[in-house]
Amino acid sequence: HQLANELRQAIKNEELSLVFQPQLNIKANKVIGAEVLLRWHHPILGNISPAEFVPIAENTGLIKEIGAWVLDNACAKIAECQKEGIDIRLAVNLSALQFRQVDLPESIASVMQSHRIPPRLLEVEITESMLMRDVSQAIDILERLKEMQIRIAIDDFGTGYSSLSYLRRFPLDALKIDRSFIDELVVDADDTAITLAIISMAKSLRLEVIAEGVETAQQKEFLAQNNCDDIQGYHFSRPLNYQEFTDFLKKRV
Ligand code: G
Ligand code: G
Ligand code: MN
Ligand code: NA
Repeated sequence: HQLANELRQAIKNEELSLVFQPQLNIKANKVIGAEVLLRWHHPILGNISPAEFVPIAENTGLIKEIGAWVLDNACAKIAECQKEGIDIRLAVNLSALQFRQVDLPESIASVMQSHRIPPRLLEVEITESMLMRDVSQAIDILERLKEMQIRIAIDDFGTGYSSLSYLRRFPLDALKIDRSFIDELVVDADDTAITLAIISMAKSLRLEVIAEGVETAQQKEFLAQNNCDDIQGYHFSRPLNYQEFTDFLKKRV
């Protein structure tokens, strides 16, 4: 694969970068963290979405190197923010292959130590299918991450098929409602019902719940009135480069 070969060079050529999408706690009206999103600027093709290249990176094993790069750079940014007096939590997406590495907790620990950042400022996002593939291995990895006090969120929640009885066996902190349900929230009765069910499920499991892809004031208002804790999406902020992100945070305090 041509793109796979170019992806192999992308780290060395400094074509990868990170952007940061702020997350808002609705009640407190405070930024509670940000999701780290990977970007690839190809010299000829321009920007290529991670939705396109992450699967290639998974299939070729390149995701190990790229995932390590993301973690290292995200932790470096947490440390840089702390130096500027900004205490901000960053959430990193883990790929399926990364999550299956049995030494994942140790490698995260060593990255955190080398940047001297407190574990409470790091969150990992994993999907339901990553949990359900091998439940006992997933529990083992998550428990080790939890012992290290890393925060754990389930991404794209509602699109997989995890059951309530399984979910309570995992040491989770938050559910992220997939943006496909938020898109037509209030307008579509089914999406509205699913969103309310996820919020109620999160509450009964004592998990924090965040809605993704919130684009309108109406969606935010509905979520606020129905006890959703946090929102992420273009309505609050698009993903920002590091300079824009720190400017955004400084303007809010
Ligand atoms: O930011 P964007 O909408 O382009 O992201 C598209 C997809 O790529 C999303 O599913 C997102 O979770 C995933 N993604 C973004 N950044 C990363 C990353 O650093 N690692 C992994 N594994 N996936 C990512
Ligand atoms: O799968 P995951 O949830 O990690 O993907 C996050 C993706 O959603 C990112 O690529 C980000 O660019 C995108 N995104 C973030 N906010 C919005 C939004 O309000 N609307 C839409 N359509 N996409 C969004
Ligand atoms: Mn995500
Ligand atoms: Na998502």
